Amino acid sequence: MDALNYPLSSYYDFQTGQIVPRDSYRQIHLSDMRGYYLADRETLHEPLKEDPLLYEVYECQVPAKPGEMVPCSTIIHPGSVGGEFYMTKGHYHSDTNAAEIYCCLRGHGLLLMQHGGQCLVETMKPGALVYVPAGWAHRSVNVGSEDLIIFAIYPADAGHDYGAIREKGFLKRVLRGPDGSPVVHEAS
Ligand code: M6P
Ligand code: ZN
Repeated sequence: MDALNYPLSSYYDFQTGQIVPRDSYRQIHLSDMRGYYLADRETLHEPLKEDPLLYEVYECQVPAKPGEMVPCSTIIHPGSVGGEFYMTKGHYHSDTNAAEIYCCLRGHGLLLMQHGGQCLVETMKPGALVYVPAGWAHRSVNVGSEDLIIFAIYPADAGHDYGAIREKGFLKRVLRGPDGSPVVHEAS
């Protein structure tokens, strides 16, 4: 029998957002985000003075085939780059029929969702459950002072398509206002 066809069980630490054992884990530093931040666009080719860890992603490994689902955890640390809050890269699914479910466990954030010239913003606070419909790009932004922890589930064969967002960004950007609170700007 296919070994991957057995039930999997892991431990999800709601405090830290870590999934144990660690099947698949990646760290995204500022150097991995060149071109994504407004400020970074001007200094794209200059060496970075520091390279902070912006977010971490834990994924349970399942077969990437139709019908399978990936449980995953994203931990976005607090902070900002040139006044723009730490955020995920954001992506469309390669399979435009693939939706995703997001649930916020800790922290305070915003979820940007974009499709066909429309960009919607949902508040992410503990208990917020958001359905990201098929065809909508999605990006999480930490606007709080502690880690933002989000649990998500998506179809294993969805695929991540970063190209359009990397080139054009989202239609909205989340910047720190004068009093430190988030202000959503229309991207220029
Ligand atoms: C969520 C899911 C993952 C995604 C992660 C980080 O956990 O949507 O599929 O990889 O956020 O987002 P990104 O890949 O856009 O950096
Ligand atoms: Zn996704």
